[in-house]
Amino acid sequence: MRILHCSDLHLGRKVSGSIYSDYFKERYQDFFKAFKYIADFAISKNVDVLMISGDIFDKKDLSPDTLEKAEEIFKSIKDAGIRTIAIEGNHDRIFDFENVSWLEYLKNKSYIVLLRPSVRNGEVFFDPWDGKKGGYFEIEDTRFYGVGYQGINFPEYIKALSELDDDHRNIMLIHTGIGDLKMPGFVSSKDFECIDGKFSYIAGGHLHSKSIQKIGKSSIFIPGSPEYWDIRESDQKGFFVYDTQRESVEFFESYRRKKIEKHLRLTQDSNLEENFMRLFSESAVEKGAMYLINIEIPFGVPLNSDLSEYESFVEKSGALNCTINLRQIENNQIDNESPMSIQEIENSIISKDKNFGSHSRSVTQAIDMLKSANDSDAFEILDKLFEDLVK
Ligand SMILES: [Mn+2]
Repeated sequence: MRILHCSDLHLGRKVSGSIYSDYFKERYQDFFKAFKYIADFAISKNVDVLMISGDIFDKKDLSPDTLEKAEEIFKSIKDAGIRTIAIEGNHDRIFDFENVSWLEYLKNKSYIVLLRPSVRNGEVFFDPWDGKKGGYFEIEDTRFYGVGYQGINFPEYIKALSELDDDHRNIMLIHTGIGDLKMPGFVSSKDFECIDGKFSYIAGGHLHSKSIQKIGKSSIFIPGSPEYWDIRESDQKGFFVYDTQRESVEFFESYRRKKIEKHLRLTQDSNLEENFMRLFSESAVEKGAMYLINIEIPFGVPLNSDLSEYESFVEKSGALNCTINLRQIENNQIDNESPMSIQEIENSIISKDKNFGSHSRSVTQAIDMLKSANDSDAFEILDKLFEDLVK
């Protein structure tokens, strides 16, 4: 059996900004193109099964257009005789007790097998798929178990799988972050010890960059999101093909929007404009590409420029989008003529943190908002922050 494993498609993702801009319109299409490429690949290579480890959709509320486009691709996969097995991610999740997400709709149309463990009297069960629901699905000698996004309860669900027999090849789909970050949406590698060696393939989702995490005898394969959910994500993105006969796993790059990253390191007395223009003197701006420009500036040096003007210069030269990422770097000789704002100081401290560094902008914004928020808003702010952090 040959199984294609992808994750975090985030169909329907809408970038912020004007809905009439090319950036907004093109990026909306990009996520469908990336999924279409995976579907066409699966069909042309005759794979037997497609696994999606959560976050099929970007939002739990869909626009009709998003559903229509998604359905068209799922239909082509189904018509080719490929079985799709999926779980829910945090972006697909539902908060109420009605238990109806749009994945339920795809399931009812027989586009996907939607796996969900069930809970009875506080205990977790993986029931066989009965055509409508179930915790595992069986094809020949292989069983697929699904654990969608469970927040902090994830370890309880893993524990329920520790009694599995050895008569089958077991595969698991999960949507969770793995690491020692103590926050909702992350589990530690210790939580996987109880199932060590029981699964021949663990299909991970949630993290948007490709990685293969070895935990004991098992490996968790994380393909990443095929498109850039956030421009700061790394370029390691794609999908895996697992061949159960050969016991081989192969990685393939996703088809996605071109991203060009550039770096600029400023010193105390360097001229931003001159240095910035030099970035584009050798190679012109590439039409349709997205640019991420990292500017490093010594701690304490004020930047008396409007960075959005630089961003729009790159966009007017043909780029689909330009994002400037400003980072303060350590400098022992701080000249305190122009004091930094509290936010700049917070940002510069957080940007050095091992866990939160790459999210310093979101964290600083949340801190700033929390300072003036009332209790009910605070929950929303923190919820949004967690979502930014765990994606
Ligand atoms: Mn995601």
